[in-house]
Amino acid sequence: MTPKGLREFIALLEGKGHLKQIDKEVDWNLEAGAISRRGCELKLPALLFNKLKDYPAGYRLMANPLATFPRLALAMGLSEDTSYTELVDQYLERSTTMIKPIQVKNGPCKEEIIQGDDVDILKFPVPLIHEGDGGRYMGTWHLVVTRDPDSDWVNWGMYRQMVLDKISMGGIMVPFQHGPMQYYQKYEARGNPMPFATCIGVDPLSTLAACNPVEYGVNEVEVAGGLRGEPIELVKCETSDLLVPANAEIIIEGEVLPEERRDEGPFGEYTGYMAGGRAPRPVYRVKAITHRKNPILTMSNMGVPIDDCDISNSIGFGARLTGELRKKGFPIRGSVCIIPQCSLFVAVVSVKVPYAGIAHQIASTIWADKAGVFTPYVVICDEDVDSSNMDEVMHAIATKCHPAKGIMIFPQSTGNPLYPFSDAHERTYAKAPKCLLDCTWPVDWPKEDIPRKVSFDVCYPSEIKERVLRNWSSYGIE
Ligand SMILES: Cc1cc2nc3c(=O)[nH]c(=O)nc-3n(C[C@H](O)[C@H](O)[C@H](O)COP(=O)(O)O)c2cc1C
Ligand SMILES: [Mn+2]
Repeated sequence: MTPKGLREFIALLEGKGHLKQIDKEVDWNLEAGAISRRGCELKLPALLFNKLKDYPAGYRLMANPLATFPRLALAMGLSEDTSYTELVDQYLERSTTMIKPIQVKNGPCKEEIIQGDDVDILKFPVPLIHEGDGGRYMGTWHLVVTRDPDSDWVNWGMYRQMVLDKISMGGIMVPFQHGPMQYYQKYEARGNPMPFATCIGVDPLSTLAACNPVEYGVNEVEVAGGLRGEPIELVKCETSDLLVPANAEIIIEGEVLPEERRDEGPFGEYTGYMAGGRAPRPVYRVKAITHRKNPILTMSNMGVPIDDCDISNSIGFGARLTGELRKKGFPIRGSVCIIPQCSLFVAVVSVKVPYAGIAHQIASTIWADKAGVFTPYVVICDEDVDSSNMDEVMHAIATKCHPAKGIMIFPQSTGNPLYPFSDAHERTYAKAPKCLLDCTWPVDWPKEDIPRKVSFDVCYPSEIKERVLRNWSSYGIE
């Protein structure tokens, strides 16, 4: 069983000691941001702010929903101590067993319907999250629904949305992302407005499906159904034919007009920096808002690790890339690990090396994938290294990656405009280099040239190891 909506998830987290309610009045202007940022950095429970300054009681704000692995495990209906590798395996299995949604006539998200002159996004306690943010961000833990005009492909993606005024939001639309692709290549190219629906406060696995990549043309709502193990219930928007999760707390409906741009950003980002600047970007024009009574707005507080993005994408990217490598038959051990402390920049793979050059093949497969666009570093280790064990990975990088031969740089590739290490030109054109760290022993070395590892596992005869393990408690050490 997985939570059907945000309120069920909140109850589940609270019951397990993974959520704290804050009744003291908190300011939406940086105070909620500062508390939730500290909450990420100290790995504290998720937070539910019950009273925000300038807003009536009942207009609540939830922060840091999935900012720890135990919370993600609970969202998936698993025990809170589920290991990284098991989470990735579960995600992979369920996300590839897709379940189609069902349409329902009505739902809690329609309890209040606002249209016309009454529309005001700032009806909700939208936080100013970091000092220096270009504005108050409505969309930091949400999903944006858009449809391909030529097929029945409906995309869900999590793309940040900043309040411009009471009926407009701006957002960074990176051209290789699916929603933006539909906008630039189809709607705007043909001079048409693109209908959208921003859904806030949905069940945690729907959000997870939206912020993780699947192939072009795949409906994330079916992935969400797979993750949940039951169909997602959808209800029709008031002003378009788009369908949205019936259980959502808040739905914002509208259109992105062709050729319209207004300044958006900067924003404190998942990279741990405020990068990407302020620039003219597409505008989400709001036509209607529907919401539950006593709506709960949700936010993530991206910045230095570990926050919701590091956790959610490390599992989702890890699962996707593991699936891609297994499909191609690479003999990998366990799963691909997206190191959560590295803001998604580093993918680690452990492999039994059968022939020369496999590190390059694996890295190419990763970089060809949508998730791989976010991982400029790929680290390949021999199979004695557990890719999710940072003690082992760090040691392998430091000792087995030849500084001249083991580091391979691919200078021209697709990047992310938010990369802190990119110069202004690279950021503008979303290009960046990629780097492969090959930490495997060369296959053309004679066996006797390979240094023997000094570890309990490797450098004691099995007879001694067995004796020591058998007698362990009798030594009185622990
Ligand atoms: C908290 C959070 C915020 C994100 N914000 C953005 C964003 O503003 N722009 C963007 O392109 N991707 C953003 N992403 C990543 C995308 O949601 C992710 O790449 C997803 O796969 C996009 O959907 P798509 O593959 O259908 O394009 C964010 C992810 C998270 C977890
Ligand atoms: Mn997509």
